[in-house]
Amino acid sequence: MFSKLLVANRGEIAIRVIRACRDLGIASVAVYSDADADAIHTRLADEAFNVGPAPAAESYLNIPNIIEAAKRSGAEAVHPGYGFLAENATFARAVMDAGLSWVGPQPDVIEAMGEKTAARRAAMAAGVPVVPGTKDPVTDAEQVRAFAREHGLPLAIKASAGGGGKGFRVVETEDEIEDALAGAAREAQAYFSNDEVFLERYLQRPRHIEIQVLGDGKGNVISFPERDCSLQRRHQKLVEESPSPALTPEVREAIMKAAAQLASHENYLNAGTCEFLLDANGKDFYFLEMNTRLQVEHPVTELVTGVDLVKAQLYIAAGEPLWFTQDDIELRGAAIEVRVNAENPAKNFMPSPGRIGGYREPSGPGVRVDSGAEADYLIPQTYDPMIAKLITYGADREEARTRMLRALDEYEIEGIKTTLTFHRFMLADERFVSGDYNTGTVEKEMDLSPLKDDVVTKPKAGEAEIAHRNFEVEVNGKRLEVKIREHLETSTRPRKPKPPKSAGRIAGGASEALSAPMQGTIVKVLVKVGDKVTAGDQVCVLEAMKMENSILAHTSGTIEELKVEPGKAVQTGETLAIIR
Ligand code: MV4
Repeated sequence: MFSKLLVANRGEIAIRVIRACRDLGIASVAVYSDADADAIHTRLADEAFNVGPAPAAESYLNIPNIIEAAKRSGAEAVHPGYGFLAENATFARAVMDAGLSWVGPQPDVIEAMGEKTAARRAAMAAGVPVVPGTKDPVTDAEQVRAFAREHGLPLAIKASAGGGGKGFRVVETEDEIEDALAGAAREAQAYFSNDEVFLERYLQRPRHIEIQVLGDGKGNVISFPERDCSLQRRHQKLVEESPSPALTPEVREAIMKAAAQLASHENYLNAGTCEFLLDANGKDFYFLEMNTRLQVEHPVTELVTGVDLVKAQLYIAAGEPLWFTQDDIELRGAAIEVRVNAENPAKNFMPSPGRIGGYREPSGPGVRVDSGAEADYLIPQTYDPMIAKLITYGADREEARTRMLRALDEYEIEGIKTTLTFHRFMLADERFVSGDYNTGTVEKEMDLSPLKDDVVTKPKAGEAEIAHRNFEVEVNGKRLEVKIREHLETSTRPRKPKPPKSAGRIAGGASEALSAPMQGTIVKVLVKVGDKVTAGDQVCVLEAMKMENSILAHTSGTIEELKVEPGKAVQTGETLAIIR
């Protein structure tokens, strides 16, 4: 097994991989951007290296910087997580060229599966059913009309290089053909620099079923019971579960076998997922595409099979034999995952980044939280809005569902809007209760108007923001933690009280509450209720660590409430005054 591994990712998935490393006694190396210098994954890893500025293109997608961090750290392997460089064959090759192990499939397989038409051809060659469609790209409307005459309408136009619904168009009537073809090609060109599109018969209200596979690169493959990921919105998954409420044991066996056949045919190495559409008849399934990475929703498979998939990935990458075989894979119980995104479901899932205030995760029987968030966490706008995953397990689906409702109720995230409100609604909806849903349910069948734009609880300021003196410093791009004893620290400070630049701001933020930026004692109050103040006016003086700090109004307005008087001790974040 490796002794040190670099995790080329951030957020909850970086944390997931770091945890697997710790479980296996592998030292972990995080990479972080300037925006993530204080993120959980950065602090949790044994070492961390700065790989660039906040924009992902300059840090988490910066191949030379990540390879350099791996070399400097002495890591022997690289795990890419999902997203970012996980399905980038150039990165996989760069990792291997640097003499490191790549925790993922062969670069050639990543490339082949990235091309939908090549993946379709591979599936056909492996004897796996694909949706009836064109083998070759189509370029003019007459080809589309010919396909419609043969297979009927509706039909789907898809980008050859596609994925994620980009360059995907549905044609319901003949007169839509010209526009749809041009639109799909244009979008394909824009997103993938490749305007090639092909056609498929369009399945109405299918389910999205996917099969986790693991391969050893020698043709030996293990496949897992399915995940049902039909509850999506704009091609973003919201809820995933295993097993699918729609599969009979017979269809499950057939679909698991189909996935294994394709993976064996590709001599598949490491973890991958075969996506299928399941026809509304619940019997016919068709290969859609293969994802050559660990997926967001892998935990539901872990819970219903008891297999640690990240640990399995590391074993495979290290050339160690797995501790289980296909015969050991038994479906037991049911698991549901919901994605907790910083989005407002009441406002069309509008992004809602910002600072989390109070934060409390659910726990108890059958509850797992994979999260990259915590109290006082500032969600960077630059990255994915998914901040956590809540996964529940039960002996059966109903137990997993009621545990999810309980856990959703317990989950407290202050300061931002999240998809938790949607999930409370969805998990209680008759369609979810019965399991009778499909890929169109969220967007076409549900009325989300009862989702109220609920009042956001104002964030409480961080208790420990200033109270403790743990410093993180970066030396030549490597993160170091420095503990500075307070008496040493204060003795080097200037004696003269100097008003902090933004005292009161740290806690107050955009809210009406002016709060204490640090723990201390109020020594002077310069305003009274009813006074008009302008942002920057002195409100009171707070003595902390033998220094007098001017607390300035964070906003202009009237002093509506005054909660302090001289001599009062205050905690970090405590409200001093309400200015409205
Ligand atoms: C389809 C389909 C129906 N018939 N292909 C959407 C994006 C791409 N990943 C595949 N997609 C679909 N392909 C045929 N022949 C319906 C979808 C589809 C879908 C698939 C999975 C999950 C959610 C979806 C939402 C809308 C459409």
